[in-house]
This record gives sequence, structure tokens and C-alpha cells, in this order.
Amino acid sequence: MTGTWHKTACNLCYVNCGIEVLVNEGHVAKVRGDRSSPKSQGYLCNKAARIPYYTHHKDRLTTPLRRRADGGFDAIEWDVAIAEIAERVRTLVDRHGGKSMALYGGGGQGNHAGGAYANAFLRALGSRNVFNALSQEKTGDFWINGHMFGSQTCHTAEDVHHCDLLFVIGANPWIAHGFPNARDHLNQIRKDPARKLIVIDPRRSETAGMADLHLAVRPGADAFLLGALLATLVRSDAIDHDFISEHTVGFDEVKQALLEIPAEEWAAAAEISIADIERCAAMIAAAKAMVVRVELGIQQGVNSTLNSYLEKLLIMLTGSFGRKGTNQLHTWLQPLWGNSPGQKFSPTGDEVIAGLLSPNIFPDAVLGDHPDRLRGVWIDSSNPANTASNTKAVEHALRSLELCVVVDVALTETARLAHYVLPASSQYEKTEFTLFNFEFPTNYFHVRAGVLPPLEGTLPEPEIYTRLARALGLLPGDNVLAPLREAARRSRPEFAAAFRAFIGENPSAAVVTPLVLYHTLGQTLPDGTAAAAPMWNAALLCAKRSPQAVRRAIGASDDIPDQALGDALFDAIVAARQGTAITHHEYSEVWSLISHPDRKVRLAVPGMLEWLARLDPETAGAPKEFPFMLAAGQRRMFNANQIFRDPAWRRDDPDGALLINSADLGELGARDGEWIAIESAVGRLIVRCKIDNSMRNGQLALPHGYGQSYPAADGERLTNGPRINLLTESGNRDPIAGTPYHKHVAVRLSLAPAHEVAACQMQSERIHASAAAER
Ligand SMILES: Nc1nc2c(c(=O)[nH]1)N[C@H]1C(S)=C(S)[C@@H](COP(=O)(O)OP(=O)(O)OC[C@H]3O[C@@H](n4cnc5c(=O)[nH]c(N)nc54)[C@H](O)[C@@H]3O)O[C@H]1N2
Ligand SMILES: Nc1nc2c(c(=O)[nH]1)N[C@H]1C(S)=C(S)[C@@H](COP(=O)(O)OP(=O)(O)OC[C@H]3O[C@@H](n4cnc5c(=O)[nH]c(N)nc54)[C@H](O)[C@@H]3O)O[C@H]1N2
Ligand code: SF4
Ligand SMILES: [Mo]
Repeated sequence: MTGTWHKTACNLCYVNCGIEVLVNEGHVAKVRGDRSSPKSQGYLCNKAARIPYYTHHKDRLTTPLRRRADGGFDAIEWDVAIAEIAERVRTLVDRHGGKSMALYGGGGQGNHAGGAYANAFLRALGSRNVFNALSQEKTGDFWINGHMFGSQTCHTAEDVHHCDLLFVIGANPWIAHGFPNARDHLNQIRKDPARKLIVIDPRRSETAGMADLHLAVRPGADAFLLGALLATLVRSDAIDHDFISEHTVGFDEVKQALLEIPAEEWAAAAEISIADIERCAAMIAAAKAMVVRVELGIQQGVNSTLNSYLEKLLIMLTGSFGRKGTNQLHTWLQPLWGNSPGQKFSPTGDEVIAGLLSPNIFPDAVLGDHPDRLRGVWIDSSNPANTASNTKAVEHALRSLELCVVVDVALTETARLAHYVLPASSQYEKTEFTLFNFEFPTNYFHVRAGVLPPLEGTLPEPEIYTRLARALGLLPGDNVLAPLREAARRSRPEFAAAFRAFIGENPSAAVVTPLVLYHTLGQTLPDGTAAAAPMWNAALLCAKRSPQAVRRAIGASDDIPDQALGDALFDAIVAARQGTAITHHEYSEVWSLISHPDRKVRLAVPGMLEWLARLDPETAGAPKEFPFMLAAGQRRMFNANQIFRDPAWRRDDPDGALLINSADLGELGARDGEWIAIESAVGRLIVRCKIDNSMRNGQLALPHGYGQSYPAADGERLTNGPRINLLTESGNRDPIAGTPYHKHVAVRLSLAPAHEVAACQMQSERIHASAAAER
């Protein structure tokens, strides 16, 4: 095939493997792994080949839209859209203050460049209210990290590569990846008799099927299981006393609490035999280097913040930290989230963790009667109408806003409710990067240059935010910025001096620093990577924080001064199309990444031991009226968040089936493949069922990443697969972090009435007929 191969990265999950794409006549025609990528070395999973379905499909937006009173949209010119939006933002902020605005999103799995500009725009309006996907999975973990390590930006990494025991709890890396080259590592562990795999998952998942020990925990009972395991480790003294005394504080209090756990009773509550808990403890004791890998199974499971705490205790008490093959902390080029201990969001009284607000409080934040409630929401790279809990409540909140603007590549379920929709260029049509850099001892960063021209009518995010900032008088004119641009062309030191002087003289421009850098320094960067200019500040700070590790990573000599080292790091990242190492540490240096001044880990975290003591095995079961436990949002071979809209991208599971074991389905009186009704306290769906005997009795799973509407052959929009958050409740959430208990949605099943079955069947056929015709 003719065309040109270009280096870029996969945007389908947060591992962001380095890839090469063949561009032929303005289209991505083929995808292959990039062997020169220092992070992924050519690795690729099944989904990446389908990237053309993301870049080219008939639902791409190509013009700004304004919603009419009847719910339809008018196409409008960019100038008109920007002027009207700026006017409405100004009115809102004048009337109710900047805090009446929030940003929702700011980047998906492959794009965080836009987030840098969107966040600056929000701050310039006087608001720091940010909702995004991280706060519906990870903020409980961040809260624990804040206490244990001293900052919510301290985040654990996994050296899976070198471990001899991989302990997986509530994650399915064979399917969901989550760490680089996941399948290669899992295969290597399986083949090597000296390396072991333990998996804790109610389902015999693809990863659990490869394990040396699989504990099929009762859904939602992880805290009991982890409690019983920790108690067993402490009682059998299979803990690392040297590590604990050298690197931690507070062990005695924790030990006391763990000794009080009735291990047998808790094991029974988790429906795991005490013999299996003991076997698990013995494998941990025998391991030289254990690494713990967790994900949504516990982070979106019952007691999620407590689960994150127990997981960290397991790491610390066994000394599985800071050595080759264990857990670590990692550096950042720029932290993707903040540190906001003790901060509260006044309209609802909820805690702001890592600078973020939980999507589960979004409806209350808009619909409440607090004077500081949200009245305007700016949504960029997110589809909360499908991905936040309680779709009905979220849609109601979105409709109630005085102003809602969506920046997206496609007409999403959220965009359809916005007052204005602004069409962004896709991730292959502009410069992009992500801040998902979670590796240790070597950490990486990847700036991708656009490999396609922007689709006509679309703009990359920095251009969108430039126009808005100019319309609102936040960003000085081009003539004012010209001298800075000239200085950048002459030399970096000259630019640095001119930039500092400029910010000193124009403090109001400081809040839109990313835009100032984009229009000045950015214009001098290779391959049109101007959008990466805000990473200059980040590179300077990174070099200041970890000079030795940066020196090693980029091969800089010892006599380069720190200021020049930051510049050298920045030059390295903007020059390397395949991505580059930003820091390379010695294992022993991990302690420098702890924020507590004494570099010691705090084992006793406020409230956690009390929470542990309150756990009651008696209250653990499903409610009678909703006897099944649904994991709402499973990762599968063919889902990738809301990134794909064209149903033709999938090779199987076209309707996003409900997985159920054959005994449960038989009892219901339904057959494999039939449409059945599933109902929770807040919603009801008709879904296709599929027998999967890897599921426990009473446990169900629906996939994440479905429920997008897409135009059929005749233009009518049809919804493909379940909109799972119609079943989830805003209140089914963690008491501290507000993170949803998506893996624990109580539901009941029934046979579906014939007319509903017929309607679903017909809709499915129409969707897939048009998909097949396009293939
Ligand atoms: N194919 C694919 N890969 C993806 C994504 C995608 O959409 N599709 N999305 C990406 C994103 S954004 C994320 S956050 C990650 C998530 O990645 P993972 O969290 O690894 O994936 P999930 O399938 O959501 O859930 C993991 C496991 O939790 C188990 N589980 C359910 N309930 C419980 C429970 O009560 N206890 C325990 N211990 N386990 C339970 C499920 O059976 C499942 O095997 O995946 C990323 N990768
Ligand atoms: N019930 C349930 N709900 C869940 C989950 C679950 O397991 N169960 N998982 C949760 C998790 S872990 C996550 S991460 C979230 C993800 O949920 P969201 O935060 O909504 O993110 P995505 O699904 O990745 O949606 C990305 C959006 O960005 C748009 N987009 C793509 N490229 C670009 C671009 O270049 N520019 C712009 N401006 N937009 C772009 C896409 O069209 C899409 O609308 O869902 C969460 N919701
Ligand atoms: S693992 Fe993630 S980033 Fe890598 S190819 Fe698969 S979807 Fe893309
Ligand atoms: Mo996620």
C-alpha cells in the first residue's frame, strides 16, 4: 500500500503505546507498533488496528453548532460561536462570579494538551471547579496517598517487569492493559515457574485464568478479604520488620487493629476459605519481590477508599516498595492532578480531592439551591451523559444549566444537550500528549505531531481557547506577544528572561501562561508541535525536582546547570517523535519522591482503622428486591471508553451483551442470546444476554463504552448497546471520595415483553446492517 508512515501514539487507553500509522490520501490506512518507542517497543493490542474508525467516520463534527429552542441545532460560523459564547460567559461570571463555572473533562485517554489550555481558561474566569473521569475511579487512592506519602500527587507505580509475584486485585490487565506491554508480561510470568500470579476477582477473568491462585471473592467483599489476609500476615509474622522500622511510622497502631480482625469470619464474608487466605499469605511470604496491581474492581467497588488503604498496607507491611520488582512512586513531567488536602466544595460540602470534584455530585452541584451552585459548565473531551452515574440526573442537570458548551470531535450524547458545540480536530490531526506517565525507574513522555491535516471546519483546542481568551480580553494581542516570539527565535535564555519580564509586567496574562507559551515559544518548535509549549515550564520544574534522574534519562553531562538541564529536557521531548525517557532513577532514590519531610510512609491514616473496625460481615449481602450484583462497566476486547462511535469498529459483541452464568440464566427461564430486562432502583434496560460461566452465581456484567447514538443508513440516530449509567445511582458512592460503586449495582432480571424484544432486535439489525454496508 502506498502512503507515508508516521510515528504517533495510540489514543485508546492510558498506556498510549507508541505506534506508526500509514497515511494515504489524507486517511489513516494502517497501524503498526513502533519498535523505536522507548516505552512500548512495538507492542500493540487488538484495538489499535481500529484507529481509522476513530479518525474517519460520518459523525465527526465539522462546524460549530448552536442549539435551538426545539432541541435541534443550527450550524454557525466560528466567529459567531466564539463571540456569542464569550458574551454569555461574561454575563454569567459578572452576575454570579467565576465560581459558578466548572470544567468537566480536560482530556481523555490520549489527549491532555487541550486540558492544559482548558484549565487555564477556567482559572482565568476565577474558578477551580473541575470534574473528570479520574474522580470517578482514583480519588480514593489519591486521598490515601496524600496521607501516607504527604501529597495527593504521590502515586504508586508497578515494576511488573521484574517482580516474581504479581498480585492483581480488581483488575483484568489481559483485556484492560493498564501497564505497558501487559500481555507480554503476563505471558512471561505464566511461562516462568519461578514467577507467580495471584488474582482476586469474583469472575474467572482472562487474567484470573492464567493465575497460580485465583480467589473468586464475593463481589464487594474485598475489604473483608484484604483484612483477613493482612491479619494472617501479621499473625504469622510474615511481615518485613526492617522495612517497617526504617521507612514507616505508625505500625503499632495498625498492627493492633489488624490483630483484632476475626480472620475466619471475614474470609467467610468474602466467601473464600481460610485455607486459601493462608495459601495466599504463604505465597506472599515466599516472594522476593511482589508488585500489587489494582484497578476498578476495588476502586469502583464497595469501600473503595478503604480498599485503597488496605492495598497500600499490603505493600508496606510486606516491604514491597522501593526495590526492583515491587511498587514504587514515579516522577511527573507535570502532575496530572493536584493536591488539595482538606478543601471543601461549598455548594455540596464534599471534599475536593486532588483538585477534583466527583462526577457523582455533579447533579447536586447544579440542581441544589446553594448560592454558589454551578450555572455554567464547559465540557471538553468527556461524555458525562453516558459515563457519569445516573444518566437521568446528569441529563437533567445539563439541561438546567444557564450555559453549557461542549468541545468534542463528535456529536455525543452530552453535546446534544449543550447550548453550543465546538468541533475539535482529532488526536491525529494536531499535536497531542498525555500526562499518564506512571513508570519507575524510567519514566517517559511522548509529544505527538499531527499526522493528518485538521478536518475542515475543526480547530485544535489551543486555537479554540486562543479565540475565546482573546474575545474575553484575557490574552494580549499578537503584536504584544511578537517580541517574545522574536526572543524565542534568538535563544532560549533570551526567551526565558523576556518571558519572566513579560509575566511580571502583565500579571493578568500569567493565568493564561499556556496560551502565551503556545503563541511565542511554541512557534519555534519542530514539526508544528506548538501545542506542547506549556511543557517548557513543566520541564524546568522536573529538572529542578529530579536533576540527577533527568541527567541520566537524557544523557546530559554533570556540568550542565539546572536551568539549562530543564531546557535540554524540553528540547528532547519536543524533538522525539517516538517519545523519550524523562527521568531514570536508581531504585534507592524512590524515597526522594515521598513528600513527607522525613521521607517516611505514614501507616495510620485518619478514619481508616475506625472504618475497618466498623465493617460488619452481616450487612454484606445483596438486597432482597435486587438479588443480582451487576458490574456496570466491564472492559472487553472491543470497548474503549466513549472513543469510538462507529459501531462497525467492533469485530464481536455487537450489542454489548450482559454476561451471566448458565445456572442463573436457566433459573430465569431465558436462553443464551435472548433480550432480557435488567432493572435497578433508578432505571431499566433491555439487553442481550450471553452465557459466561466465568461469572459467579448472582453476578452480572455489562460493558463500559457502549450506548453511543450513530446515524443509520437513512440518517436516523440509533443507540448502539446499553447506556449503563441509566442503571447507576449518584448516591451509590464512597463516603470520602464520592467515587461510584459501579462494580456493585444491585439489580433484578426479568423476561422482556415481546414488543420490547422486537424493537431491540430491529434496532440492532438496522445498526449493524448499516455498519456492514460501510465496511
Ligand atoms: N478494552 C478496554 N481496555 C481499557 C478500557 C476500555 O474501555 N476497554 N478503559 C481503560 C480505563 S479508562 C480504565 S480505568 C481501565 C480499567 O481496567 P480494569 O479495572 O482492569 O477493568 P474492568 O473490567 O473495569 O474491571 C476489572 C475487574 O474487576 C472485577 N471486579 C468486579 N467486581 C469486583 C469486586 O467486587 N472485587 C474485585 N476484586 N474485582 C471485581 C471485574 O470482574 C474485572 O475483571 O481500563 C483501561 N483499558
Ligand atoms: N458505569 C460505569 N461508568 C463509567 C465507568 C465504568 O466502568 N462503569 N468507567 C469510568 C472510567 S474509568 C472512565 S475513564 C470514564 C471515561 O469517561 P469520559 O470522561 O466521558 O471519557 P471518554 O469516554 O474517554 O470520552 C472521551 C470523549 O472525548 C471525545 N474526544 C476524542 N478525541 C477528542 C479530541 O481530540 N478532542 C476533544 N475535545 N474531544 C475528543 C470523544 O468523542 C468522547 O466524547 O468513564 C467512567 N464511567
Ligand atoms: S494497550 Fe492501550 S495504548 Fe496500547 S495499543 Fe492497546 S489500546 Fe492502544
Ligand atoms: Mo478510566
